[in-house]
Amino acid sequence: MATDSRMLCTALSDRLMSAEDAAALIPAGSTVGMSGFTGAGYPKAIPAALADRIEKLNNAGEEFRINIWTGASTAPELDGKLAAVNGINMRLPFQSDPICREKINNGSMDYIDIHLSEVSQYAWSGFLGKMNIAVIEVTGVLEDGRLIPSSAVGNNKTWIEQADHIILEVNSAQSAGLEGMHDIYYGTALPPNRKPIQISKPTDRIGKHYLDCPTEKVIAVVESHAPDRNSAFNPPDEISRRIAGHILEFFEQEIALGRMPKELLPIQSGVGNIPNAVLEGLDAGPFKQLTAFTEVIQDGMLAMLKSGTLAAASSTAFSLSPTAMDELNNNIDFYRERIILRQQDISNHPELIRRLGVIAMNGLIEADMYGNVNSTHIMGSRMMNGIGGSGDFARNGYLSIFVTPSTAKNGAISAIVPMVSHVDHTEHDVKILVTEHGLADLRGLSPRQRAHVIIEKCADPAFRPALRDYFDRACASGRGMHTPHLLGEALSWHQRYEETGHM
Ligand code: 0RQ
Repeated sequence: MATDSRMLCTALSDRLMSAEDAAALIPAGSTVGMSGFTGAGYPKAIPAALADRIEKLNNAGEEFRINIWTGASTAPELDGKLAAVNGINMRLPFQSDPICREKINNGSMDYIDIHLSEVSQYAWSGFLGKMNIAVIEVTGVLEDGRLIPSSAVGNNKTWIEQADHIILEVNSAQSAGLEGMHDIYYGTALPPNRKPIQISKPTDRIGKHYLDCPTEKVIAVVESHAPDRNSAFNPPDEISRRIAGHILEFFEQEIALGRMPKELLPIQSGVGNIPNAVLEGLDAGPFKQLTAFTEVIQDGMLAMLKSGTLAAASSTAFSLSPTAMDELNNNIDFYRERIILRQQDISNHPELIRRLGVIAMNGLIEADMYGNVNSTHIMGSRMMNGIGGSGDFARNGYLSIFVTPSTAKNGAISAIVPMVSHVDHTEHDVKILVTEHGLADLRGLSPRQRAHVIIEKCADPAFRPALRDYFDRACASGRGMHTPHLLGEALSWHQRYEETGHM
């Protein structure tokens, strides 16, 4: 052990080894639970070493594949590298990697996207089969073997508990100041033994700063020094600024109507350029002392904490640009007082989201005129990323807001269609729909009323005549007036795009 080592547990010093030696301990066909959530806290050296090992085996004509479970998406060093060497057999519960996406969509990789709050319950209940090895990035290992979590907690507690063996990657590039930011809750149980989770505001702490780790299960400890993925956000464009403007105006109306306090309710925001722009808009607005109960802290939230717009944030992970990562690391004491990182079965817990009255804001691929939302599939069949935590928050939030530009592919595709080609969030879960053209408040509206509001407020003007025409003909068809549809025609919009390049 080097003198500046973050691995302080002498009982584990005999298991310190290189990433290559640790990767050699992972058998073909095994199920591996890796840390990582939205490009943060994933192991870096071990997956890369494993990918190199697989490539050599492939070159010698040997196949080597494993099943990989994580918290959420990781990074090119993990998903990308392992997918590129055909090393992933089954992936869950979320990814956003272009190479993984290609393999999933060409049928060579199986993928299950699961509500992120439910993954640990699936694992505890044995629905997913046995986990053989956990590979977990940590910020440090204490003398007694407890672990200082890194920039994402995700499912690490569950993986450590469920796996037969544990491999630790101790990453000294993670700020030592993360110590004390986490809240790991050890009170979860399976039904019928569950107890209420005692969180009644986002700042409540109910657990420990450290992950417990049975040292006898640890088969390798690898020291690494590499930053998280840290991709930069695009600066807000005119479309995202207009979307943010509609949401801010709506919040002010809701406060004026007495439906929300002036500090709003705890906010959740998905990752991506538009949600980040909405946060920037919030930060520039009149709001102060807001809170967040979310799964990802991105640049916009960090800026809101700094300015005081946001008093505190509860999350399971960071997803920061390099500049925002420097800001966090340089002011880690300030942020540690205001940020709590929890495991994802708590950060995304439906009971807590409902009780706290979270305002959920997420992106979509397409919405239909009745308010059903597709967040995952391109043209009904091709996976984009996965449902992630959007369903946890949308179903249970006090307000479920979905945001999107009104068109995709330079205006060739309308994001508002007669019938979505795949449903992730049903009309019952979607309360507010926002595009650059306007905000459709769907609360208290029947399906036909919703169709009117969505077409007139959210659809791009170029597509409104065709949507109105479809709706009128569906109403006139005599097939039923509750949710009027022309079933044969409803999905032809998608087919038309595939055949002609335009809807
Ligand atoms: O593809 O880059 O190849 O052009 O879809 O679209 O407009 O860049 O939107 O980055 O905000 O992502 C729903 C995917 C939106 C995201 C989704 C094409 C479009 C582009 C992306 P190109 P944009 P965003 C927190 C919560 C589910 C998980 C979630 C998502 C690409 O928000 O993954 O919310 N959500 N998690 O061109 C064909 C359409 C299209 C279309 C867009 N109608 N038809 N292609 N695209 N609309 C995080 C976690 O849970 C971890």
